[in-house]
Amino acid sequence: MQHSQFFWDIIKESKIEEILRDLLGDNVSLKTSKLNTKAPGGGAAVEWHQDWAFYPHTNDNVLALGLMLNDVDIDNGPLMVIPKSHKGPVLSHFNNGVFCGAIDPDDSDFDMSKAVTLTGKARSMTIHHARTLHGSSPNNSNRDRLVLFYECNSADAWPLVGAGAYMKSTNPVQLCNQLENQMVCGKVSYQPRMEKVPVIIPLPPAPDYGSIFTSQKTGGAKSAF
Ligand SMILES: O=C(O)CCC(=O)C(=O)O
Repeated sequence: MQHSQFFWDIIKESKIEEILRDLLGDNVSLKTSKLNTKAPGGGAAVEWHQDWAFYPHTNDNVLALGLMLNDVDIDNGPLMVIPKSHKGPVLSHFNNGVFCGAIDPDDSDFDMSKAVTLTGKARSMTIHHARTLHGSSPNNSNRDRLVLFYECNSADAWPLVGAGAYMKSTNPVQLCNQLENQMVCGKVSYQPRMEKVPVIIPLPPAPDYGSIFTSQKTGGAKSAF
């Protein structure tokens, strides 16, 4: 919403709002959205990780929704997830003392043989919990892979850190306005719900922490692909 009415309308004028309400309750906030493109002929892998490691909250009513803007199949770098991993541990996302935004594929709590690949026609959607282990291989096809991700949370899940992308303002009036504007449905909550969730602060950062791709690359993440 901060940049484009079009991407906001996709949520508001489709059944997505209803699905988010089902999963997150009546008060749902859109944290951020981003278009993850993978160019034909080698568009980069996203190494295995849990979004939670990037942005822990006071409770884990936090998810990411992926909308496929073109057909995604096994060849153009589909998202892969480990079902039920959101109920397991949050794995280390550190390498040489910096947050590299990816797990070590040799971690004993990671079993890639359990991975499920999420393919679909354009307009298909995926949803994964913030603690779900997921990643995607390079795009080795001759087609793009375009997935629009929306990261959403219950309004009472307050970020502990890593929220710079969507709570930029240090001016309290502007911050309140921004929080209001980012509500998909329901009301802003100023009373965080505190749960006993596993939290490790994702600091110090990788040399280039501008995106997940650069964090993983400059943080020296080990590749699973
Ligand atoms: O683009 C993808 O395939 C995965 C992206 C992702 O997991 C992320 O940006 O957190």
